[in-house]
Amino acid sequence: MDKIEQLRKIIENSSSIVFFGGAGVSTESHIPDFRSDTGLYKRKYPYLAEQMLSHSFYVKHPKEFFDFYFNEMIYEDAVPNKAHLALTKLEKQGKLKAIVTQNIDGLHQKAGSVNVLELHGSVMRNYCTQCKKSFTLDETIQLRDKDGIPRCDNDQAIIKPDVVLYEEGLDQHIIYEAVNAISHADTLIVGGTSLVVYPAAGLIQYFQGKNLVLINKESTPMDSQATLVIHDSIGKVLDEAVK
Ligand code: CNA
Repeated sequence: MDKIEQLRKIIENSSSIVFFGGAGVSTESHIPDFRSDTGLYKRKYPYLAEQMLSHSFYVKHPKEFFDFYFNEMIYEDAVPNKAHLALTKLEKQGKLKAIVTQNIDGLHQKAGSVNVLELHGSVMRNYCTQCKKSFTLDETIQLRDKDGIPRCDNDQAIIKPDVVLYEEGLDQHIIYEAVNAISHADTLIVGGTSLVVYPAAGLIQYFQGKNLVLINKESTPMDSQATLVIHDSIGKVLDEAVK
């Protein structure tokens, strides 16, 4: 039996699937990931990407932070790909109970998925750091000042995207929901993630079910623990496996 067929059988025999994903889920929507050869970490900037996406950098160098953020992290015209759409289909069939994602691009919701737990927040939500007024992504882009820093139209304070930067903590409620979903799943499908960013990657240790499936172009630290490992495009694999 080939691997897609094996995945099809696993899905058929599962009733409570959770998907755990990362940036590789959106590369087929033309949003670069971090660690692939074509990823953001390979691009030349005066600072390392990890440094530019840290809380202290955002505080000390807001102009450079937002320059990097709007140029490299925002893809307003991106549309869901086959991976997002297959997961939406699986949720509609009642088999997929939750998507736990490290992504911040909002594409699972754009595809129509409902129970999406965003561990690292979303570029779609933005808040004034002073009066807490909320802004859409479009509004945030429109409200950039001459230095490219988005400013609240009430009080001119900086508008901060609701994304978790390095050095910032994760939302405990989202963590709780993710652990709850993962620990009750009979199948966990992990895809498009290098599994090196913590604490997010550690959440898959809560899985106690039968089938751990890994779909990733490159090998990951969890390959040896998986029931099924597929090193291929996640869009192609999920599209073929979800009928
Ligand atoms: P990563 O470390 O860049 O790893 C991505 C992994 O996906 C790599 O192992 C790739 O081999 C693999 N991959 C890439 N394309 C595909 C594909 N089409 N099919 C299968 N596998 C593929 O990204 P992680 O998500 O593991 O790291 C976590 C970071 C990345 C989170 O904090 C995210 O917020 C952040 N990020 C998010 C986005 C987004 O929202 N789209 C984009 C870039 C980075």
